[in-house]
Amino acid sequence: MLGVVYKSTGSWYTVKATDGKFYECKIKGKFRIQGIKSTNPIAVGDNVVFEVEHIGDETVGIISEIADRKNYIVRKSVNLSKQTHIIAANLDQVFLMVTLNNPPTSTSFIDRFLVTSEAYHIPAILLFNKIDTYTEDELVEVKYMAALYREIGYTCLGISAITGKNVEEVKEMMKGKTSMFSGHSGVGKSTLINAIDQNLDLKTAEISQQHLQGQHTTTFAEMFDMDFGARIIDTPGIKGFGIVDMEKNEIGDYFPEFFKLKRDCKFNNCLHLDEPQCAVKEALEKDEVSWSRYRSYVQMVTGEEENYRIDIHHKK
Ligand SMILES: Nc1nc2c(ncn2[C@@H]2O[C@H](COP(=O)(O)OP(=O)(O)OP(=O)(O)O)[C@@H](O)[C@H]2O)c(=O)[nH]1
Ligand SMILES: [Mg+2]
Ligand SMILES: [Zn+2]
Repeated sequence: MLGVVYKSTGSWYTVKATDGKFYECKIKGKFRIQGIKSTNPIAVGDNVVFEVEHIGDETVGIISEIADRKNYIVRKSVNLSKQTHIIAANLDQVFLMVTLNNPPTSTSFIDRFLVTSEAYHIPAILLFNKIDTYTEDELVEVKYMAALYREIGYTCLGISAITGKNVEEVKEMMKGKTSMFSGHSGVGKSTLINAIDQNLDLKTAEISQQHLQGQHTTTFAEMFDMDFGARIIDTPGIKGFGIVDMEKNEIGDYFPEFFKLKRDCKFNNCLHLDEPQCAVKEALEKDEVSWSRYRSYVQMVTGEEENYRIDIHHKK
């Protein structure tokens, strides 16, 4: 049988077969040892082949094959720098949910996320959530950030999953597509999905007032079919976003505004660091390139991402 993985809990996979039914599946043993560096060989969104077996009165699917992926999003795994964790596969787009505070989302985190989505050629959209909670000063800051990323070419939208502000626009962008929702714990991913589909009742939880961070309420990635013809993937909050398998000299290409300038750099292998006649640094001096973006870039190229490897799905 053929199907698509809708949920993965590590050892069990919920697969929706072409007949529309859901099957609880396991992986055929040898799958795990095929030299895949990932901690999870199969992820939500994967197309798989499976056989149904009846063990007693239980029906279990055994996954024997996985189809080639159109794309996937990975992050580095906890404490195992060589290993990666595939968050989801075969995506049309990713929504990164951002909040200014409660919890805070740094531009460096946003930039790492965007670099990853550029590297995998997955369109990214920034949703600035909880705009119902911001003071006027904070709204100015959100607008500034949105303008910065819009200028680079990313779609940005201020929303409120609680009041419903601009939620219709989000739905509009999702139509006919498979979308993943990502962001720190507590930014409101599950709340937004509940607002998009009133039939869903995903678990959400308040921010810890002590740490101003989410409580890692969603623990597994899961895909849902929407009645307006869209598929949505809720994911657990991520802490950091270590960039995976990237050469120093390709990172700049995943900053679209740097990439555009690159041909004007004196050296065609310019890293935009200390090289003379670097078009990126010249643009930076003229404020045509953002300092926060450049700072994120330098962190990534000089390997300061070491700090970001601790990338934990906290257990409660
Ligand atoms: N005021 C306000 N609160 C919101 C909004 N969106 C979400 N929240 C609240 O933020 C808290 C966290 O929301 P969740 O939906 O659980 O966050 P999450 O991103 O799914 O978090 P994890 O599953 O832990 O990754 C809840 O108390 C929500 O009610 C919003 O637009 N405005
Ligand atoms: Mg959640
Ligand atoms: Zn340069």
